[in-house]
Formats: sequence, structure tokens, C-alpha cells
Amino acid sequence: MKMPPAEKITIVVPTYNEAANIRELLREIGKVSENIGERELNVLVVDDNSPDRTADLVKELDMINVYLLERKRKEGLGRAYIDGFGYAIRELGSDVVFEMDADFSHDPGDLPRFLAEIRNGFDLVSGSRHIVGGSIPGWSFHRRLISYVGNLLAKEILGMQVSDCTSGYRAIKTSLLGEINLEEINVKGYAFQMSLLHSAIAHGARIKEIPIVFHRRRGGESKLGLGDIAEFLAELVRIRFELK
Ligand SMILES: Nc1nc2c(ncn2[C@@H]2O[C@H](COP(=O)(O)OP(=O)(O)O)[C@@H](O)[C@H]2O)c(=O)[nH]1
Ligand SMILES: [Mg+2]
Repeated sequence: MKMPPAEKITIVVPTYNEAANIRELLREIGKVSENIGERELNVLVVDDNSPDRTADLVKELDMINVYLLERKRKEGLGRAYIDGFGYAIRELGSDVVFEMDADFSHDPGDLPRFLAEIRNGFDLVSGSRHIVGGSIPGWSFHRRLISYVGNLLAKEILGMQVSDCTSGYRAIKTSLLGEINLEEINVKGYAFQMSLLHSAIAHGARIKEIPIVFHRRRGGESKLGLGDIAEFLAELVRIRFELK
């Protein structure tokens, strides 16, 4: 009997100055992938020409199943994901893509829990820090406030029935991404997470939130800036009033 082809999974990891974390992260993902069974697991690092030579470290590691997409300049998290998803679909033939940060805030050990829900038939599985079992230990009041207000506004203004709209740990079926016109998501930075989720809901996607513990980043610094917060607010208004 002919076996069905193994599910192809690609974890897309955007990086900007993640030299302190990237090697160890790729090794840890490698360990988890040994335990996920009949699936092909790739990692795609999408680097924006990081001055700390993150991309060179990935090349030096020379690991199988690790791919590198190098972009010329820092264009934001959203653009990195749009390019990364395109590459994962066209070049790697992925059935499922993951979003994952490079700084260990997202525990690679959680990957099998996401995949189990994809197997259960969900199109998009999103890690939530704001449901029972989820948490953000060690986050400053300032970061908690940004996250809280962002989610509150997305719920109030867009009516999104999701507990964590800005989560960046997700598994997404590429069949869903094929329906959403990613190029129309015209945001550069972190607002991409909320916009993508909004588009997925609009396309009738089956969405599941699972609890995650969002850890403090291991090395390096956060890139979240005021520009990202301004873009997030502008994007809420744009979606609400269907502006182009
Ligand atoms: N390629 C790329 N990656 C980015 C950019 N901005 C942030 N990242 C990556 O996106 C992930 C989340 O960013 P981070 O600074 O940790 O955000 P925080 O966790 O909200 O503080 C990390 O892996 C970053 O390296 C960017 O402009 N381009
Ligand atoms: Mg982080």
C-alpha cells in the first residue's frame, strides 16, 4: 500500500540581531523534531541583514533542514513573515507553517501541542498568554500594559473574539494562507499578527487558542518600538473603517 506523503512543516523564525540566541534555538528545535514522527520539519530563518551577523551564524551551523532567507534591510516583522511564508510554500512545499520568535520567548517544546490541534482540524492554532494556563512571567508593567491595551482595543474596535490577538507563536495551514491575500496585509511591523488573525477570521478559518507561557527573552534586546505601536493603532482604524 502506498503511504500518504508526510506532512511538511516549516517553522518560520524572523531574526533581527539574534546572534545571542539563534544557534541554541536551532539546536533545540532539532531535538524536538526528532520526536514528532511522520513529518518533515524545516526551519526557515528570515534575517534582515542583522548587523550582529545572525545570518552568518546560521550559515556556519550548516544544519540540514535549516534554510535561510536573507533580506537586504530591516523591513519589519510583518514583511519578514510575508516573504517567509511565500518561500515556505513555493520553495519548500509546506503544508503547515509556524510563526516563532528567535529569542526563546516561545518554547520549542510546545510545538507538538500546536500540531495536535492542526491534526484535530483547525486551520490556525495560536498560542495565548491570556487564557487559563497561559502567562508572561517576568514581563514589566509597561509591556503588560501595551499587550493588555492592544488586545482590549482589538476586541472593542474590531469585535475580535480572541484572547491574544498579538501572539507570535502560531501554526497555520498553508491552505488558509492561500485564501488570504497576504500582499494586502499592508503592515510592516508587529501589527501583522493582529491583521493576519483578522483576515483569517474573515475567511471563516477554524481557529484554536492554546495556552502558552511566554518566557523572557534569553539574550539580546527587544525590537518593539513606538513605530510599531503607532502602526498597530493606525491598522485598527484602517480595518474598522475599511480604508485602503
Ligand atoms: N526579520 C526581522 N525580524 C524581526 C524584525 N523585528 C523583530 N524581529 C524578530 O521578531 C521576533 C520578535 O521580536 P522581539 O524583539 O523579541 O519582540 P518582543 O518579544 O515583542 O519584544 C524576534 O525573533 C526578532 O528578532 C524585523 O524587522 N525583521
Ligand atoms: Mg521577544
